[in-house]
Amino acid sequence: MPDTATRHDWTRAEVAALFALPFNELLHRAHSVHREHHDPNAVQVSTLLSIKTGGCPEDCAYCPQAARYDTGVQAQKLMSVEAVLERAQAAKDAGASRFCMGAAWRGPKDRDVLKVAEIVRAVKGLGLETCATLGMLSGAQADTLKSAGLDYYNHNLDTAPEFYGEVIHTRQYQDRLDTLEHVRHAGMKTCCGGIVGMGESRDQRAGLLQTLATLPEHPQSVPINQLVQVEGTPLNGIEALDPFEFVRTIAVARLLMPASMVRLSAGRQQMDDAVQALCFFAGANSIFYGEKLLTTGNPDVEHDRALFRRLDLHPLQVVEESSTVHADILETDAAGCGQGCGCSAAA
Ligand code: SAM
Ligand code: DTB
Ligand code: SF4
Repeated sequence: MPDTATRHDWTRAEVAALFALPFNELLHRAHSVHREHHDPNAVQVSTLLSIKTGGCPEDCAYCPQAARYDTGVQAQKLMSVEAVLERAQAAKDAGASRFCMGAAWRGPKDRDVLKVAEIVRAVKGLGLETCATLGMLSGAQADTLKSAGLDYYNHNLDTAPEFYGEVIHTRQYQDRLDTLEHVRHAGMKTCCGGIVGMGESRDQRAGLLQTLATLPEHPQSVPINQLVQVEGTPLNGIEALDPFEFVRTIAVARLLMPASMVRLSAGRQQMDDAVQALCFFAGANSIFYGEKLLTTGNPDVEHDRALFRRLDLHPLQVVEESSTVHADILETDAAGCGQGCGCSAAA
C-alpha cells in the first residue's frame, strides 16, 4: 500500500528511490495517493498575464525576459489597473478561477508594490483568486500584498540547491527561501515549484522536490515547468528531457506533497496530449489556460477544451469563504452532469 501520511522529513535517498521505481509502479502509487486527496477528474484552471514584461536585470539562463539575452522580447512597463482588469474579466469569462500576474523584476520597489496592490484589489473584486510573481519580497512588501487581498505568491526554487549556481548567478538559493518565509509569515499561500529539462540530473530533480517537500509547509501550489527553450537564452538547444521523465517528476511531486495542487505548468504546448494525459493520471491537477504564458505560447483554448472533453476532465470549482468561484471552460450543458464538462452523463 502507498504511504499516504503527509510527511515533511523526506530524505534525498528516499525521493531518488521513488524516481527509480518501475514506471507503472510509480504511476499506480501516485494515482492512488492522488485519489485519496483530490477528485481525479477535476483540474484547477489559472490564467497568466505578464503585467510587466522584459528588461529584467537577473541572469536566469532559461528566461526570455532577462535584459542581457537577445530574445526579441520587448520590454514594457507595468500595466495600468484598467488594462489588467480588462484581461482579468476576459479570463474569468473564459472560465479561469485564478488570475496570476507576473512581473519581470528581481524584486519590486516599494512604489511598485503599492501599484500592484491596487491591481490585486481590483482583480479580487471580480471574484477571482489572485496570484502574483514579482521576484524577491521583503516582509513589509509581503504584508502589503496580503492586505490588498493577494491569495498566492508564486516564487519558484527552480532546481536543486547544488545546481542553482549553474543556472542563475545574480542571486542565491537562500534569497528564494527568505522570500518564501516572508510570504508565509504574511499569511499568503505559496505557489512554489521549479523547471525540469535544464540539464539537471535525475538526482537533482529529486533534490528540487525534496527541498519543496521539506519546507516548513508544503507549497499549496507546486508548478512543475518543463523548460521552454527560447532562442537567445543560454539554455536554448539543450537536449530535451525524455517525456516519461517529466511524468515521473509529476508523480513524485504528487507522492511527496499529497494535498498540494500540482500544476502542469510551462511546456504544455511542446507536449503531446498523451503525455499530458499521463501527467493528469500521475497527479497533476492544475494548468494554465489561455494562449500565452508570460512571453511564450500555451495550447490554444479550443485545443484545451477538446482535451478536457476527450479526458472527461472538468474545471475545479474553487470554494471561497463567502462565495464559489465557478470555473467552466466549456459550454454549459444544461442536460449534462452539471459539472460544466459538457458531457451527456445524467446528473
Ligand atoms: N521575476 C520573477 C521571478 O523570477 O521570481 C517572476 C517571474 S519569472 C518569469 C517566474 C518563473 O517562470 C520562474 O521562476 C521560472 O520558474 C519560470 N520560467 C521562466 N522562464 C521559463 C522558461 N523558459 N521555461 C519554463 N519556465 C520558465
Ligand atoms: C510558473 O512556475 N510558471 C509560469 C508562472 N509560474 C509565472 C511562468 C512560465 C513562464 C514561461 C516562459 C514565458 O512565457 O516567458
Ligand atoms: Fe528575471 Fe524572473 Fe526571468 Fe529571472 S525568471 S530573468 S528574475 S523575470
